[in-house]
Amino acid sequence: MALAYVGLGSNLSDPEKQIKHAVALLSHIKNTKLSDLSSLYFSRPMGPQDQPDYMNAVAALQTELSPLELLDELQAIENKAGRVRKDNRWGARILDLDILLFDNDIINHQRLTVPHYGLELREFVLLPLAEISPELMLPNGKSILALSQDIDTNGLKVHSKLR
Ligand code: ROI
Repeated sequence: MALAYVGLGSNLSDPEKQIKHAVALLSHIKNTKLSDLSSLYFSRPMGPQDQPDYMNAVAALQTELSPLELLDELQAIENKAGRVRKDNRWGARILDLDILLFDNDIINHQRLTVPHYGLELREFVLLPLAEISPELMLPNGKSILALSQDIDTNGLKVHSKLR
C-alpha cells in the first residue's frame, strides 16, 4: 500500500463543481481509498495572467496501484471532465490532476515525474499539503511545513471545506 498526494486544479467550466466532481471520482478509483482532503482554495494563476483565477485542493490517496496505473486513472478522470490535452501547458484548464508525491519515491519516467517538478514553487500546492500533512517531508529531506511558511502566498485563500 502506498500513500500518494494528488493536486487538483481548475479554472474553467465552474471550477468548484469540477473539483467536487473530481473528488467524488477519486474516491471510486479501484484498489484506492481517499484518505484525506484539503480545503478548497482560491488561487491566482501561475503563468500567463490573462486567464481566470483557479480553484485548487490536494487529496491523499492510499493505493495498491502502481504510479503509472494511478496516472492512468487520473487521466481518465481528466478526460471525462472534457480536458483537452494539447498546446496549453501554461493555459486555462477544466481539470488538472497531478501526482505530487508517491510515498518517498523519485520517479523519472517519460510520462511521469515525481515529486511534481513545480511542487516547491507553488503556494497552491504547498499550503493545501501542509494543511493535511504538516509533518510531511519531501524525498529531498525538505519539510512541507517550512516550505509552505517561506513561500509568497500570492493571495491564496481558503474558499470552503470540501468535506
Ligand atoms: N495556477 C494556479 N493558481 N493553479 C493551478 O492549478 C495552475 N495550474 C497550471 C498553471 C497553468 C501552471 N497555473 C496554475 O497548470
